[in-house]
Amino acid sequence: MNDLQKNDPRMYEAIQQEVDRQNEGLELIASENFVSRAVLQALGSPLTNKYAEGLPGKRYYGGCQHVDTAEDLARERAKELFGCEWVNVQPHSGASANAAVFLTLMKPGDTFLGLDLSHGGHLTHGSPVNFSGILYESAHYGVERDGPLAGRIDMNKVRDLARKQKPRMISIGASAYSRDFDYAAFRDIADEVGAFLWMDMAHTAGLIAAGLLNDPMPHCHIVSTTTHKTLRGPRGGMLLIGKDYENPFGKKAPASGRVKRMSELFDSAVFPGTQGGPLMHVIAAKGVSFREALQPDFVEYGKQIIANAKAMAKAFLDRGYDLVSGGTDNHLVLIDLRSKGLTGNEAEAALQTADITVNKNMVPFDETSPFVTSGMRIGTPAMTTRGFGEAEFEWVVELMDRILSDMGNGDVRRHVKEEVRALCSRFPLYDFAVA
Ligand code: DSN
Repeated sequence: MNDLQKNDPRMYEAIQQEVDRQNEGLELIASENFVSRAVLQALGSPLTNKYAEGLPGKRYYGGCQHVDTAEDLARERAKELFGCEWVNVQPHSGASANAAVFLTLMKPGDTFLGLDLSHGGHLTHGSPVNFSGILYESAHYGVERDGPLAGRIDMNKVRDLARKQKPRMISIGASAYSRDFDYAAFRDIADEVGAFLWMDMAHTAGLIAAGLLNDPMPHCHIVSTTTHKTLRGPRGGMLLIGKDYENPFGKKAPASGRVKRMSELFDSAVFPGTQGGPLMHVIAAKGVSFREALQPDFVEYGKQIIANAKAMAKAFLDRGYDLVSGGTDNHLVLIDLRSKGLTGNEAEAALQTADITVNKNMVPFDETSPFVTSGMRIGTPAMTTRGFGEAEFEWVVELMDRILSDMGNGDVRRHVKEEVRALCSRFPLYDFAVA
């Protein structure tokens, strides 16, 4: 980063300090990860300079022959990774990908079902402050408060809600749900009420690619994702269809008059429907990360993410913490801090003093606001990338518990911070020292 340091020292310093923060702290935010140097190099490449509206071979600009190659590589690799017939790698983010889903399948005012945000859902699944809740009617299913399905979705209740609401679309997917989804059961419900089925697999895409969680592809009409969470690519989004199909709206291609495939409608919804020029440097970086995810060691990585999350869950349970749903099947645990007399806000701030980064999170049936919350979400993907195994995660829980059990104690926080620094130094991450 020599040129950056020379030309813009203030920006260089901000970046270097963030690199130091990533190197020296425990990154436990469930939606974050660390990309490889190869991914960073593609992101920092001159492909950022190129406009390429359209798709490979059908662009609105000249000079696209090389970015066409990059996008085709990314598309082919994504298709292989997820065993799907069609993919669009252009969405700038998960929210952009989801906007294209709504534009294709819904009309303003139509009703859809989604997982309640406070039960682990996502903003773009019908929150009243998001376009999905402003332009469309949303009805939400949630998790159970008690009983054998406590913290989990009761599919009978989803079916009852679908029968009552008669939605045009049902969404699946979550940002704070530690269990897997029954896609076949969701599809059965969608078929019964004549709804489209959409899975937003942003959090779990890497685990699905590795074959470690149920596969939404055979069951859903459309799948969206981000590329930067468990999938460990650059920040971005993507749309996928397991098996392409004729669109039920009867929309025709202008020149030939033939009925368009569903994939063509989704392509149009990305561009020109919701986006302009794709970010070709990000698309190249997506392609690099998909190639990495196709290697056999990515499956081992995914297995370790889950093993680490299970070890972490057990260590918290052993120390008397309440976990929503009592454990985990994936990469995260959601801790209900009410029994410890703490808010998520307090826990997040206290842990940050020792360079342990988590995020406060609503828990199901939370009585507090999203700025306070009663929960804490913790994920294993990032530190697993650094090489942590179960023993390291058990130690991390011990360190976190020392702080959370003695909230006012500055000596404990200082001591834990030293331990965090020592632990991180054993698992090096990035070295961008100026040459
Ligand atoms: N903001 C992401 C998360 O943290 O889960 C979801 O978009």
